[in-house]
Amino acid sequence: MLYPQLNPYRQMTSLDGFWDFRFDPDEEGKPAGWSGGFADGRPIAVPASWNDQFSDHREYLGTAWYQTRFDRSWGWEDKKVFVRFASVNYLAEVWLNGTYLGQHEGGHLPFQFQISALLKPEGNLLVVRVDGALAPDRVPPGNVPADPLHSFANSVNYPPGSFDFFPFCGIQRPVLLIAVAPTALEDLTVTTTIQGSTGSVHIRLERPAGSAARVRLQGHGADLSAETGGDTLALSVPQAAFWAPGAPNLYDLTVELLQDGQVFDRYTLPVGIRTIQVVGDALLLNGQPIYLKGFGRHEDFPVTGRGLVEAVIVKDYSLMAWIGANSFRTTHYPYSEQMMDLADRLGFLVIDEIPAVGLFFAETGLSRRLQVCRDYVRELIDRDKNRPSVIMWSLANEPHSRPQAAVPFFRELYDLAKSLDATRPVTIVSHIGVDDLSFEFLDILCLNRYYGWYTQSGRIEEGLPLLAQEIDAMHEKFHKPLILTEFGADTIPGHHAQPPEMFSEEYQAEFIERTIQTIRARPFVVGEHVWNLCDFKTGQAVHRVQSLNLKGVFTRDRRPKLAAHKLRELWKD
Ligand code: GCB
Repeated sequence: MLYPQLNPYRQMTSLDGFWDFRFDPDEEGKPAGWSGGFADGRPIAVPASWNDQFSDHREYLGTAWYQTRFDRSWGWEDKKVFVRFASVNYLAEVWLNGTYLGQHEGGHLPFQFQISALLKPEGNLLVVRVDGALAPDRVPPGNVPADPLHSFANSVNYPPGSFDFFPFCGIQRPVLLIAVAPTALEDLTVTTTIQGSTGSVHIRLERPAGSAARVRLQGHGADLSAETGGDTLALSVPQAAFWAPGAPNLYDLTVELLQDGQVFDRYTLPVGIRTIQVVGDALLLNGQPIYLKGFGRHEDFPVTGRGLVEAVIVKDYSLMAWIGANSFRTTHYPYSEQMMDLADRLGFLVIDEIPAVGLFFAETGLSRRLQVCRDYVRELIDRDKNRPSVIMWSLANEPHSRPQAAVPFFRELYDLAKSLDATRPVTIVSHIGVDDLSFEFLDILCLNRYYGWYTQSGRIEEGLPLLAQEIDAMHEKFHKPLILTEFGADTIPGHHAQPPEMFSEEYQAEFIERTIQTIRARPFVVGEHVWNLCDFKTGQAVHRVQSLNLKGVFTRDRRPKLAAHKLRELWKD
């Protein structure tokens, strides 16, 4: 699916703004025919989560209905028109003018429906039913049956997600109408290779038969073009400006489709020429070892919840640049396309994660969870495959993968990811470590650890040798490079203590610095991602004061704690 763009051949209109909205706790909507329009809606902002927009229903995760009206744009009669949702959490069902268009499961990934045949010139009514319920056979799961093998948070978190962030719901990213030519370009896949100073750009086009394609690559002194009646072609760029953090060189790749010599479609994609490989104990970007410094993060902000706020994205990149980070992981779901665009443009490396957190492997619901994850892998790779910033796919965060059933589960997802994209390493992020048998086939080891916090509480010096011992054992067993993908300490901004104690700014700063010293002494460690960039909203729980996870090195409103200054000293050069 190509991201929409505006040019003389492609149009788009935003449907963002105030929609009508109704909670539907008693499931009245379907029998009462709300899919054809409903009365008594209250205004709601789209995009944004519903939870924090009102003075009621914060924890409501049931069904709710959205509707908006729009007129068809001028000149769209002969176009193929789509309505595109960038993210609706969790399950969306969509109707246009009373006709059912389809459904999509899972927040954080885009979906669209073709609506050309249903469009009226005026007064179109778009209705969306959103089901936000937490269930054991959904991903991420919630309301999970108690079991020592997957007991996290289930009994202590309200709402009862099997994960540590607030389960915000609703239409959380933009809604667009898109109009293209009936035989427009449908998809474009670009991969790059490097030989010496020459870059090669390999292009695959998907389009209905019958048109010729003209391709042009421009930038950094290059202006190359080629034509084909087929589906694949390659361009060779001598003296290429490779893409890397600190040098995020992008070329413009423009594809034009022609019929009888006349252009009828155009699409421009930014392309970064770079390679990524795991070789021995190293992670190589453009053939050179790269070390990841950065964060886990959340799409999270007061009032808007998980809704897209472009200013917060700009702010977070500016804070990450200030502190000297070069990377982040999309914990624990794919981030917005706007966030990813800036990663390409500003030169950040991204571990791109499907929304699979808290997975468990009890028989009940397992095949359904696997099916949902298969869809996520396909949709994520389809969305982000052309991004130079994406250096790795993560198939899950902290799956409860002690049961044997986890191994075939991840083997299948790994093989699927590799079949869709052979160019990037694939991993999972584990809290099981040396006993996580999926690391036998995964390309790189990713570990989350909180020695000195959840265990050895208050005793950083007792925790660190255990961390060292554990990562040494993982390396000895699997012989692969390792990224410490989470480590951190909750910290109340303004709380100070000497000697440092838990929750003080000094404790967090010392915890982070000494963890970094410990892992850097090991050459097989290729990255450190602090948990978290910013404090973020969680469910209500006894260990979450103000319903916040306070492990941010910045507060939720983006003010630095002592640890941010410490990290800047450690990372800036
Ligand atoms: C973890 C999870 C993350 C939590 C974090 C914590 O291991 O991956 O989602 O927020 O620990 O702070 O407990």
